[in-house]
Amino acid sequence: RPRALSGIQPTAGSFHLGNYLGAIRQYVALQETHDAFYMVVDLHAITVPQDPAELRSNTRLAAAQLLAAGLDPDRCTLFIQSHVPEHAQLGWVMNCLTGFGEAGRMTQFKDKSAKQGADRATVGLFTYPILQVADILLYQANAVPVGEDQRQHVELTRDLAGRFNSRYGDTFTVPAPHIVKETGKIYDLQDPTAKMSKSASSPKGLINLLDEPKVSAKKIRSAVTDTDTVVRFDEKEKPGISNLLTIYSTLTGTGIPELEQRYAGKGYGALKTDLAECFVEWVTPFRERTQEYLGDPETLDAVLAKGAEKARAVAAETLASAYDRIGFLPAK
Ligand code: AQP
Repeated sequence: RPRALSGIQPTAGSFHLGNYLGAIRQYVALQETHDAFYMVVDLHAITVPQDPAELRSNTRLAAAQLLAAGLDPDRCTLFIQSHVPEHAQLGWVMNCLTGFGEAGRMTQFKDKSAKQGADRATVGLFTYPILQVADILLYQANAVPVGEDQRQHVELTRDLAGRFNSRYGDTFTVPAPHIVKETGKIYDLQDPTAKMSKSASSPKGLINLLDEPKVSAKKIRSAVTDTDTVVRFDEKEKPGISNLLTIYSTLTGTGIPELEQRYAGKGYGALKTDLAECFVEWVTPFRERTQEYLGDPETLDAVLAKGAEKARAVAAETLASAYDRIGFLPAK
């Protein structure tokens, strides 16, 4: 079986609809076809300041949400990044292989550090894509299910895998991004040209999965659209409606042409009301399952312990072969 690897940050507490449609849905699908490794990336979380107690509880909450979304510990390996020390170890190796300018070209760093200010942005935030390279290469992943915003980081991973392989001999599988065209970028409901994001300036366009469903339903009903009334998928002219159609279609499995027909002559209001209802129907059992996993910490801990053990076995083997190729003297 080909391998898949991806990670998600525990920082915001609740995952948002962009995380789910862009990434987590693909995690669930790929566990059927791939030997899949998914992790809660707590090492990445500390690139910005975190409250220790909150980080700990958000890490559990992230794992619970992944299980609630459909990850099955019998069909995939779910673990916490800091439980596998090889991530930080191979991360260092990858740091030493990356050009300073090359790292500086990562657009996510440029955006985030511009927001934080040069003095507050940490070196960890700068090198975070390089740790991500190590995350992926440790598992010899073929496919990396992510949203569109992560494409550049997977490209960096491909470059560094190739560089290491040509310098030291074939060691790493060169991975490919697995980005679903339709849902690779879900947009903010108030600003449908911007990515839905946990760090948006206003929470109005952000659908958090763990919020009260009626709060999210209201946000959906108040989504920004346009002054026209025709329900038609047209990302350029009608980004708001197109985003809602994408969300609607993915959550219900109904094709976009069918939705366009269904709402012909009915206007935007009917579409928003129905989508809000579909979302509530989908999210209610998701929230319940999340609470069930959180309410049973023993089971959750056992899943994560087993996951870490499986992940460590693979990661240790890859790290050992990389260290050997580099010329590190083996410990006796
Ligand atoms: N709007 C989105 N549409 C599609 N996919 C998205 N992802 C994030 N936002 C969207 C994907 O979710 C996965 C987990 O991402 P993360 O843990 O790195 O979270 P993030 O990218 O930090 O999430 P945000 O909300 O976008 O945070 P900020 O604003 O801090 O950057 C990834 O695969 C990501 O592509």
